[in-house]
Amino acid sequence: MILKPYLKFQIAKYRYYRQCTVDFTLTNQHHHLQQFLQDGLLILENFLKPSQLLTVLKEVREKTDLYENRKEQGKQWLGNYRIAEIDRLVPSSRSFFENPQLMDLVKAYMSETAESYSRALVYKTQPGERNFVHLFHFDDWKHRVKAFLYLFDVGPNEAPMVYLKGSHRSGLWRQQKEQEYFDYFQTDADGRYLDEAAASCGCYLLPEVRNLQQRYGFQEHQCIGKAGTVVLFDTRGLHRASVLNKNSRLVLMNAWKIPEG
Ligand SMILES: O=C(O)CCC(=O)C(=O)O
Ligand SMILES: [Fe+2]
Repeated sequence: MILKPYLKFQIAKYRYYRQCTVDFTLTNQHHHLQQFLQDGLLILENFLKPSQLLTVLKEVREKTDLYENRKEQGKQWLGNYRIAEIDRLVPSSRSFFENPQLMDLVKAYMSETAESYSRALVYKTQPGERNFVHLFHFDDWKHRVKAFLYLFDVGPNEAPMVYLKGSHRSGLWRQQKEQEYFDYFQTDADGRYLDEAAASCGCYLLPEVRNLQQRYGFQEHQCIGKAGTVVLFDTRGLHRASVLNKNSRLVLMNAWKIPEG
């Protein structure tokens, strides 16, 4: 009885991961790739020049309803206000979304076929709000990479993500939670969960996290950074949101996956 779902998952995983390869020839940023492979996290400061950043912010102000507090364009999602396909609405954001160095680095890390599948503006404005992403979690058993570009400074009070360096690598310790994810994380066409269990798939409670840190030495990194910083992370690594204490957090988010045939 128990063997069947286990085998089904192992086969799916084997098939899926056959497409993933690290290829140093696809990037000239070998040092960054090495660091990203080691930690699952890479922080790139001053990714955009101040003038590029100002252009993006100005266009965000002009083309979105963020500053008028109407918020009709976006969707509320887990404590965030989110506008999908922001690169269409705010073309200057392509200086981030279509940056060739970043694309090459992600392809070298995942696969030459990696493609960007979500380009959003994510705005956190609710101080004190918490939900499932405030627990340490991985996003998926599949290989996904996300990048946040900070449009405002993110200090300890502005909800910096916390990442456990090194926790992105495969290991027996994560097998059970990956299996649960495979079994229960299902959504309908509109992204609604089909099973109540889906929301907390991939989540770890703090005692479990402490234990993993002790056993494997995963170091916590609080992703603070100035406006213009990029935080690139492998979403298989354990990470959590932190509470917004004051101000707001405005980021552009790019996410990559490997197309499945
Ligand atoms: O907003 C954050 O700080 C992290 C949210 C998260 O878990 C994610 O984007 O995968
Ligand atoms: Fe996440």
